[in-house]
Amino acid sequence: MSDLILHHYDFSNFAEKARLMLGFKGLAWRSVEQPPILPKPKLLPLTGGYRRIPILQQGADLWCDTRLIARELERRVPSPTFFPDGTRGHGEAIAWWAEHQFIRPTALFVSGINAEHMPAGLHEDRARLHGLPPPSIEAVRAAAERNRHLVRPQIKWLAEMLEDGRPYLLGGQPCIADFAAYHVVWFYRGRHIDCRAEFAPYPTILAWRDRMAAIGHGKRTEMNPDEALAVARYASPGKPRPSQPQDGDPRPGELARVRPADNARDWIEGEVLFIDADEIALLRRDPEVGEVAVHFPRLGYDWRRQH
Ligand SMILES: N[C@@H](CCC(=O)N[C@@H](CS)C(=O)NCC(=O)O)C(=O)O
Repeated sequence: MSDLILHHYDFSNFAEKARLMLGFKGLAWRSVEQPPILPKPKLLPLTGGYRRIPILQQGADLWCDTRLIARELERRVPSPTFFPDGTRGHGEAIAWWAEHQFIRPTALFVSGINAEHMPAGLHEDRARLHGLPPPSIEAVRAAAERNRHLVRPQIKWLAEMLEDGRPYLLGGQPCIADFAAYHVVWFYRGRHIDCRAEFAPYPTILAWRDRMAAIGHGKRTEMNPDEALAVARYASPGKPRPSQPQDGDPRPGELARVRPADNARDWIEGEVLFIDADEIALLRRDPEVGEVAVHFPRLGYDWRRQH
């Protein structure tokens, strides 16, 4: 039985990226379904307030954000790689574009077209997550039209990346850029109303999308959320690698707080367990799950010393 646990929900596009990355690495994993909106009583005791999906768990360690999950999976299974030699910088930069500039108008477009078909409370929850007031259904629908015109030129960029007939965005094998762009494209299938007609002018995107989908999700087995809490409770965080703090960074043992820089900006507090240029991990104690280590990437996150 695998000890990798993925906290996710089916219609989450970032979770689709994680599922496909697990598949690419040929991994078996336990699937814990979490709610798409707050409250998340079976998730927040683990993360100390980080609410976004997906989260990878192993024992009493939790890895937040697919950027860090990719690195963690790469560490466990280096081949096939997400970061082939020679294209790593290109891959990371395309992933950063896809997961910021391409996803946001895509989410507003697809969710807006599906305005009436989203789970109750979702539009309000997502507006709050971005620091906005609750929108009317008409406003959500109107945002769909405005954003349709922002996604179209970006879809064309994808087609242009593929126009020389290459099977994947940066060559002959999938890399991190493909996983990051794929989950955005995957989201167009919509919840009820399909938005995939946007890709119809671009057969190369459709063929690439099908190649990516064929990677599959690895071996998924369902797990009850209470079981995942118990796994954390009965485990201790793994021994961290040696830290390499950058200039000005907090040192292991110092108290700090971390939060996402873009949305869902709730602080998570703890004692620095590990820190280097790419990752910061906080050790926290929770009455429900005991001592856990919550790992965040550096890029896309803010930190402060906790006084
Ligand atoms: N940068 C994060 C973004 C994760 C993200 O925004 N996930 C969405 C779901 S696709 C989310 O958590 N939305 C709010 C929620 O589910 O509570 C990552 O790569 O994991």
